[in-house]
Amino acid sequence: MATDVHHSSTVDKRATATVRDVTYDLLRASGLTTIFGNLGSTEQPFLADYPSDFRYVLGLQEASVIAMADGFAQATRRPALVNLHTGVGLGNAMGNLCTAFQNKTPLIVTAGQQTREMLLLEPYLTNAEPTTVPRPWVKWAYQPARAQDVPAAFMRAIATALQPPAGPVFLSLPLDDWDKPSEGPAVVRTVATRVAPDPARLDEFADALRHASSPVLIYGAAIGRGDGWREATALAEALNAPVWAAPASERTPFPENHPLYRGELPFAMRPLSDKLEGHDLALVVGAPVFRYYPYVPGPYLPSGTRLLHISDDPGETGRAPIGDSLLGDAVLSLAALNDLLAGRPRSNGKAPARVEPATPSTNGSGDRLSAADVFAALNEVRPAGAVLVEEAPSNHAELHAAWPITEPDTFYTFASGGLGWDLPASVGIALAERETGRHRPVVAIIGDGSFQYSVQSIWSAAQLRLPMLIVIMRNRQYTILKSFAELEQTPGVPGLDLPGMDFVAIAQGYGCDAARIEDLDALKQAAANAWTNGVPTVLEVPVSRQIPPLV
Ligand SMILES: Cc1ncc(C[n+]2csc(CCOP(=O)(O)OP(=O)(O)O)c2C)c(N)n1
Repeated sequence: MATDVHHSSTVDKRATATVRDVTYDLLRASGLTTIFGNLGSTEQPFLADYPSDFRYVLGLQEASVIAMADGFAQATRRPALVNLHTGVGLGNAMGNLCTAFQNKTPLIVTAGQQTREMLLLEPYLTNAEPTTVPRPWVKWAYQPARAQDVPAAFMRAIATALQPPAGPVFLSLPLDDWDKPSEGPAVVRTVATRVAPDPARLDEFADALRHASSPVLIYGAAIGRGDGWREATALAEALNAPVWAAPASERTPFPENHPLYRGELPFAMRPLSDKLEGHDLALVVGAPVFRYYPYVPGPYLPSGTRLLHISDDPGETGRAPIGDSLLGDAVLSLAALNDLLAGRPRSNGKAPARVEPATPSTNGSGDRLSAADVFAALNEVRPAGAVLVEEAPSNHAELHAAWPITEPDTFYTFASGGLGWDLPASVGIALAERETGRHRPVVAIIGDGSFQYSVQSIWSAAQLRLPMLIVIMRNRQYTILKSFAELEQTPGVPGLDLPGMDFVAIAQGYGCDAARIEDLDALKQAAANAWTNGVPTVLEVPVSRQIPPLV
């Protein structure tokens, strides 16, 4: 349905509304009144006389800007608006734009462009190929052909970002467009964000589930994104089937304390396939088939296991190497399967008894704490409803064993493996917690290597006075790369150690409260105190340098 915002009296009173006026009206009407940005001369005409009902969140480097917006968008379940500095700012943002694309986060990324008058001769700061630079990590990239097209281009950008699979889009905006007369008020449209599955195909899937003797469910991040724990739990219970989280899920799809939960699948072929032994049917919902990391040759699935796959992303259903697919929203599909299977007796016998995850070794080395001990201590003082964000690559398994995710929307990480996303994303998530009134405390667990990629985001968090606890796992090395080197048998790789950094000084320098913590009592005390500090608390925790096996 098209809505005309011409009813807005502010629009009516203006003799000639400019492209800028109309664009701000459109953004306002679309609920996009927070701009995450880092600006330069090419953005200043857009930002001049910044409207008082808009908020500007300054990030000091574009990687942080994009990921703060991504976290904010995910935690508010709304699109977010980003404004960067022409081609150079967009370039800095590319790593986290790649992550936002794989996270399926609707971001309207914009950047200024040199004035149209001079573009032909490529003056200083020209974005020479504005629609090439952000590819392939945007769904659409565009520089309006005329100034008057800017508002409608924004509308198309918003619609494109939101429609499934959601993702970032990019607009390049020449700096001389803003004062041009508009061609009338903005036209605000809305679009659907979910696509229902084909009912006939769904019947076939329900039939296969009905006839399976030992089905297994593999749930992915789309269920978390779509707020579908209820539907996911209902299907698992109706089938009495074990549930695995898909490998490296960026959002938690299922309560990790549920008796049917088995853990997260390993992200390599052979060990993943081994975990599914004995099942005649595997249903994957809302995840790729599969997200792998190291190459451990082996079958995709045990022989005799059939795979069914539900995703709203044709890229995912297209590239799956095995299985039969159904294109459609994960949560709508689960709800429909629940309806189709209603009344079905629990005929598959009993689900295998719950296997408690192995308790990781708690050996610290020398006088250093083990990561498992750190996480157990943090979990002990974990405030109610705490939201966990994690980018500590070699500690992922220990963290999940110590800190099960039992409430929806309380865990976030990246879908890409591109470091430098989680720290700034946690800032955006904390801002969203405040903005939505949920006010849940945000705890970020960040590796000492990972911390450095978007370190300046803690300045934004301090300026916003966000209550956050950031724990740095200080093992003085790129541990996971050492694990990788062992698996791949590549000894002698340089550049894997990280001596000589003072995280307390860095964090204090950006305006945070900070301390180095070397024992568990002090850790619990500092973590409990973090919530009354008024600014983020950064704790540097020296931990063991053990190299865990990669798979
Ligand atoms: C943007 C980016 N650069 C480099 C890498 C390669 N990389 C993967 S893991 C890793 C080390 C991470 O170290 P740290 O955060 O200290 O965690 P640890 O492995 O010690 O747990 C690196 C450099 C990456 N994934 N992304």
